[in-house]
This record gives sequence, C-alpha cells and structure tokens, in this order.
Amino acid sequence: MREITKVEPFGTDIDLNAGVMKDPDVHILRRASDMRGYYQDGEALEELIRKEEDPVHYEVFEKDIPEEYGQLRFSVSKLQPGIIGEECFMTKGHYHSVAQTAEIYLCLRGEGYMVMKTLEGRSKVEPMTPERLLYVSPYWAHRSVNTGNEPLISLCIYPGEAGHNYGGIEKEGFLQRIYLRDGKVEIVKHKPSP
Ligand code: PAN
Ligand code: ZN
Repeated sequence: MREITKVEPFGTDIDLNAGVMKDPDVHILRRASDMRGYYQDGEALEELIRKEEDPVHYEVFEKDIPEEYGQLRFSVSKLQPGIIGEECFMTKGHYHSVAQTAEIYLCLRGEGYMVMKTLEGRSKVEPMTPERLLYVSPYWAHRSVNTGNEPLISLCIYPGEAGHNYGGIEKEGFLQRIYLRDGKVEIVKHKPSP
C-alpha cells in the first residue's frame, strides 16, 4: 500500500446560487487578459479588456488537498456569461497532467456546453444544465462554455494526482467553437491552423 498524506475529515460550505466556496484555500481568478490567444476574434477581446477594464472571466475555488494518488480534489467553477465577437465565454481548457484520470462535473446553475477532445482527434460536446452530471473520461481534454445569460456554475471532482496540462490546448484549441448568433447557439467545427 502506498503511504499518503493524512488529512483530517472536514466539511466546507458552498453557496450554490452565487457559485462560491465560502472558505476556499485557493481562489483562482482569470481575467479577460488571461484569455489572449484563445478566442477567434482577438480584436474583440482587446476591446473588452480596454472598455471594461479587464473584467473577471471566470473563477475557481478549491480546498488545499494534497495533489496525490488516493486523495480527491474538488472545485467550484464559476464562468461569467458573455461573448467575444460572437464566441461564447469559455474556460481555457486542459488535459490532466496524469492523462489517465477522469473528472466529474455537476452543473449547478446556468447553461452551456462541455467541449472535449482526445489526442487521437476524437471530439464530443455535451450540454451542461443544472442537475446534469458529466463524466469526463480519462484522456479527454475539457473546456466549459457559457451560452446563457447568467454564470455557469459547476462542482468538479477529480483524483488528487490529476494535475492540469494547458500547453497543448493553448496551441491547438479544441475541435469545436461555440457562437451565439442572432440569439441562437451555433456549434461550429473548427479547423486548427496548420
Ligand atoms: C476544473 C477547471 C475549471 C477552470 O476545476 O480547472 O473549470 O478551467 P481551466 O482549468 O481549464 O482554466 C477542472 O477541470 N479541474 O480539473
Ligand atoms: Zn479537469
């Protein structure tokens, strides 16, 4: 049996409606300027950064649980609504550093999609609506996209050792982009640049 760090059992409170953990150890704040290079319309992103003084794009709240096999880490993810040009606000997206680790997403509020892909070029888009649980399988990179007009809030649970690998996604993106055009959601196949 592997030795792992001993952690006292604990409880923590989550405000499901506001999408915040009341006593987080880690609070990650991603602003619009952290999303440079991710959206199709870079000019529209710069305009948002200028006009709205670099608004908060999304937040992640976490408890400080050792990043090791045997533990479970969990987070509350809160993605603001909006569009960049016509493209819906989204998270950066990542593979797990230990690629063979899965994740559970329980959508608590808002509406959107989880966009996923594998290194072998498979892709999948799954709706995210309140009370819907998604199983993000091992090896699948994942990004959430907010298509509604309120924050998209999820509870995420994943193995302690999973880690986050953003590198590949930052360069290659995903295989679909999601737009809001004339009030309608459009999921468009995206050809990565050669
Ligand atoms: C989530 C994500 C969170 C933010 O907790 O980390 O939604 O998305 P990015 O990490 O892609 O910026 C998760 O999937 N953890 O593994
Ligand atoms: Zn993840």
